[in-house]
Amino acid sequence: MTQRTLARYLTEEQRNKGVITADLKFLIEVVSRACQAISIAIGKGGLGGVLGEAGSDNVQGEAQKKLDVLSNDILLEANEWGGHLAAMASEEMDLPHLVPHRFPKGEYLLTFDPLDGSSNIDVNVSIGTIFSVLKCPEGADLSTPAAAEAAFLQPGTAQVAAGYAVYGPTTLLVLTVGNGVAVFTLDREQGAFILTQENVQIPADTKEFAINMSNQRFWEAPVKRYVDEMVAGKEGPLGKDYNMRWVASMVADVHRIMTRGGIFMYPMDSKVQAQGGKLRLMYEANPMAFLVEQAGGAATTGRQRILDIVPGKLHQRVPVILGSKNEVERVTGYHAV
Ligand code: P6P
Repeated sequence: MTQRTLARYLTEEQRNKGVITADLKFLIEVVSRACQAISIAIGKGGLGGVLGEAGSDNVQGEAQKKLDVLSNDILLEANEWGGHLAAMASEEMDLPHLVPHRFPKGEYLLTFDPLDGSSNIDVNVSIGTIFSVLKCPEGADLSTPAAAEAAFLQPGTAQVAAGYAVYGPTTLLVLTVGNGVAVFTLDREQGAFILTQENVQIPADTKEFAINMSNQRFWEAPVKRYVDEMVAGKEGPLGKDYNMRWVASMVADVHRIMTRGGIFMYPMDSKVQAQGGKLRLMYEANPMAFLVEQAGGAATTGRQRILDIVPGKLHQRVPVILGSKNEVERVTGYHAV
C-alpha cells in the first residue's frame, strides 16, 4: 500500500479538490516541520537541557518553561521567511509578530499555542502544539504589532485550517483544511508525517468525561447537574456508568476524544469568571472546535457555539465544552433552562 505523506495529502486536497491554495499547502508543511523540530527538542528532555523554567512569565502571567520559549521560537523562525504569512500570534507573546520587512508578506495569519500543557513537560506526560490559520483581511493595518491585532479578531468560522501535534508515545499531526479531519504519524526515520487515519468521526455518544473535578465547588449549576448525573451512573437519570479522564493537557484530552469519543469541559466557573474562562479562544478553543466539528462533534461555551464568537481581544479566554455531539448538546441544554 503506497504511503501517503502529508505533502501528498495536501497536494491532493489542493490539486484534485481545490480545497486549499499552494500557499496554504506550503504553510501547513512549514508548521509540520516546526512540529518535528519541537518533537525532537522535547524528546531530548533532561539530556537537552530544555527542562524546567525559563525564568520569565508570558502575557498570561504564567511562568514559562524553557520548552515554551524554544517551541515559540521554532515556530516563528520557521514561518517568517516563506512569503505565505502576514503575521503570527502566540500564547507566549503579548502582541502579534509581524513578518520582518526583509521577507515577502503573504495572505495568511497564523495563531498558535506553541506548547500546550507545558505543566506536564517535567513529568513526561503528553503535550502538544495547537495552531489555527486565518486569511489576512484586505487592507489590514499591519504597520505595528499593536495595530495588527485587529486583523486576527475573526470568528472561528473564518478559519481555513487548524490542527494540533501531540507529542506522546508517537508524534501525531491532526489536521483539517475544512474537508474532514486527517491524522498523520511522524515516521522519524523518513522525517515525514504519514497519513494513518482519514475522515475521523467522533462517536455522538460517550461514557467518558474530562473535567478538573477539583473545581467542583466553583462550577455553575448546569455543569454541577451534568457531572452529578454522570457520577450517579446506572442508578442515575443517564442510566449508564461513565468513566473520567483528566490529563491537564488539552491536546492529549482532545486527541483521546477524537480517537474514541468523550466530552471535555473547562466550563465557566466562579474562579475564572473575571477573566472570561480558562482556555484561550484564538489558539486553543477555536482550532479545537473547528477540528471537533469537522469530525462530527460539537463545541460550545455552554451558551453558544464557540466558532461563532467574535473575538474582542487576541488573548480572550472562553469556557470550553466539546466532544461527542449528544453529550455536548445535553449539557448545553442544561444551561438554557
Ligand atoms: P488545570 C494547560 O495549561 C491548559 O491550558 C490545557 O492544556 C489544559 O486542559 C488546562 O490548562 C488544564 O488546566 O486547571 O486542570 O491545570
